[in-house]
Amino acid sequence: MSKRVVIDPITRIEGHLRIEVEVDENNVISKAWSSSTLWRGIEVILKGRTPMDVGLIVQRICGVCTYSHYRCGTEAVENALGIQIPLNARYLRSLMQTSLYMHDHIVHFYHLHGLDWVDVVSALSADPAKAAQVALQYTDKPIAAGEGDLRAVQERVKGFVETGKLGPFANAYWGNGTYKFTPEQNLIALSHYLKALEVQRVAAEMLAIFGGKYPHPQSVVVGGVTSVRDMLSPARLQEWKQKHATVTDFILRAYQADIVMAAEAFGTEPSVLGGVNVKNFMATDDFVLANGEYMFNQGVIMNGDLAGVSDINPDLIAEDVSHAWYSADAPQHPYDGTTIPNYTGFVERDTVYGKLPTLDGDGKYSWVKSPRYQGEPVEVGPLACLLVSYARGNKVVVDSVNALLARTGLPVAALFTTLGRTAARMLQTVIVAQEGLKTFDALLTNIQSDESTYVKPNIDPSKEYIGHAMIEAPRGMLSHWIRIKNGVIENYQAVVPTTWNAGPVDANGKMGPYEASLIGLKLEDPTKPLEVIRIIHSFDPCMACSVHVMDFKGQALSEFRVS
Ligand code: NFE
Ligand code: MG
Repeated sequence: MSKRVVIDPITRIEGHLRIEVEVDENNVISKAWSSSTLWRGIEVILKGRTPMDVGLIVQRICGVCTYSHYRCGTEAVENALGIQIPLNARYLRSLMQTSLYMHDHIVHFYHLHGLDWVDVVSALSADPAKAAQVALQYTDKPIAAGEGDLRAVQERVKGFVETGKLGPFANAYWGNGTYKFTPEQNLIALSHYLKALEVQRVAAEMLAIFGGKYPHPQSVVVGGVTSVRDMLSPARLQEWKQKHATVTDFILRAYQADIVMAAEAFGTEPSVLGGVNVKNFMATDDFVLANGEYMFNQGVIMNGDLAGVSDINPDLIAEDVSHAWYSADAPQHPYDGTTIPNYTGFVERDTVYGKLPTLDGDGKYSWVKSPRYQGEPVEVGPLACLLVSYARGNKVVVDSVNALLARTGLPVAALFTTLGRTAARMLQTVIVAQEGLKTFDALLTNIQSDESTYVKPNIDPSKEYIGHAMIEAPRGMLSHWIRIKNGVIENYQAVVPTTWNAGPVDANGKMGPYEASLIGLKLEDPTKPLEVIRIIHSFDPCMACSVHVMDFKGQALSEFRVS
């Protein structure tokens, strides 16, 4: 007799995500459905507007990776108009992206994903003196340094708990058997969670230096970057570098150390060892380095074959909506893509909590479309990025991945796991931070002899234009596709990282990465499905991005919480 488990909303992400799974009598997941229950219509809003406004409008797709859409949309317009922006503008855009990654990945690991790994209640029983010693096993210079600091963290969190106001630590599955850190390890990671709240602010300030403000920057325009008099002053450049050093220090001494600690402690936990069942990966080249090369490489890996990486062919991308709440007859290439809502509702059935409205797995059940590459589902994100660069022989990436494997004693196969996905994000953060300084130095050198940051764009209303841009957003490969006619936007589509990963099953019955990642997973307690949350959070879901004006109609019925 199978049972249905519903998790809605999955919290500590951006937007609304609902996961339903069916478990057999042994609590092993046999079926899974991923759904976003909010609708956004930004692709539709863009039609008929001037291409010059694309960046400012598309960055409202999300409040997390704002800059990604801003830049990608602007570059899609530049691609359509055939504009080559000045080198300084490329460096500045890359440095904004460096800042975004340093911010976004820290916030993800500590504040969005961390409590899937860290049992806060256990940390309260830790011995702070012992924890100070344990921290030294994972780095020579721990951020979680000294008994006094760790005791202070423990007292602070105990204060929360004793007043009954758990705040950010409420509604979790404390004591779940799939938490593996010792109390001391939990205390170390908890102290980093609190420290990360301060550090992420510094990273946000880095982006604001070149972007004008945060989270929605405003210095990127079609043709380059503006407002440069302030951002390129020696004092501002120095300020960026100092903030960069502060955040990098945390990344190396806390984030990196905590992943090594997790690799050791969670070495036998099934939800950490599984979680990668779509073994197709795609990433694009991005982050401009001094020599005109990219920090990361583009490519497609199918069936986990690292020896067979191939170039991305943009013609092979299409979005299927057979099981998404849209109308379309067949999978569509994004240049000709449509976004026509067709909401069909929920189906009443028995669940572990009694009769409830549930996803109609046989019909339509999500606002997320299903992007496919040559008809196949593909995972995008930091793991895909590193695997592609690794397969390409990118020396920095190969050395970085191999060093982590050597340090933890894990085989290459360990990359194809939830731990691998989470560790890849950390490694990517380290590489972006360290290599990003090359871009910074290149900018300093270039502005000695070249001050240009902008070329004036020109649109001929009598001509038609078509163009796209692909970039690597923090959650993976992002592409924007535009057609311009009569001087205005005729069609616009964004194919977004979380859309690739979270989309529903396609017309051929092929599951996307989220759904596939859960199949075969055994739950310790179906009423406390921490393992499902841990795996899904490892993708860093952003439903705002994936569905791209919220419509609350029909939502009230579907919202309830597993507690
Ligand atoms: Ni809303 Fe986004 C990123 C983009 S998500 S966070 O990274 O593009 O899929
Ligand atoms: Mg889209």
